Amino acid sequence: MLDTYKFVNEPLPYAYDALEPWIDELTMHLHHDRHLQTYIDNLNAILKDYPMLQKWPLERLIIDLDKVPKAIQTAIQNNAGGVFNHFFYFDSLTPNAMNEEFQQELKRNFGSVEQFQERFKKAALAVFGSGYAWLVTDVQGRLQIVTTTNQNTALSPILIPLLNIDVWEHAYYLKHYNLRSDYIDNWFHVVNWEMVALRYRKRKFDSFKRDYQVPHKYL
Ligand code: MN3
Repeated sequence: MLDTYKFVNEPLPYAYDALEPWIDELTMHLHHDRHLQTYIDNLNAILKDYPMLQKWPLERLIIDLDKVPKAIQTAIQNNAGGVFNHFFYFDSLTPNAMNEEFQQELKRNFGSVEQFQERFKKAALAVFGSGYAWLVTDVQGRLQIVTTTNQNTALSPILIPLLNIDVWEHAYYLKHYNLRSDYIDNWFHVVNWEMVALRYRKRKFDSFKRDYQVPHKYL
């Protein structure tokens, strides 16, 4: 996976219909092949005239946004964010859900898996308009739930994203119309907890250093 310009839309790590009946095939096609593709095309087009920025990994474009020329800051924020958030979202899903290991962390931080789900759902429902809910950790391993709007990310020098749910309407409108709540309930069935645990372990056991070399998949 190339994590710098020129960004490429890799195939999903599962079939388009693999998440049925929880997330429908057509939504996955449109979401991955059109919505994500548009962010990738936009980001590549913006970076075309900025050779220096072409060497920057995706995460750096987001974290060091204030070092990007002012004229393209908003466009980078929206489109690098759009690429990161979608790579992260699709990598966070799997037809083979459940992982015992991370359940312990959820229990430790939220009381129970059910209480985590309740709080996460509440946060995802509370995003007004388009955005994301995230499970994040700090470097000490404390879990938090945060939300972002539009294509802002939860990536920061002090927070490491573990999981996100896209609550833009395009993520659920075909199947659930305006019922975001039903989409969230279904989405819980296909969360890739192995990936979440991997991202968490990475934070926990590696001496954490944000050197911008870590491919987004393993953050
Ligand atoms: Mn989306």
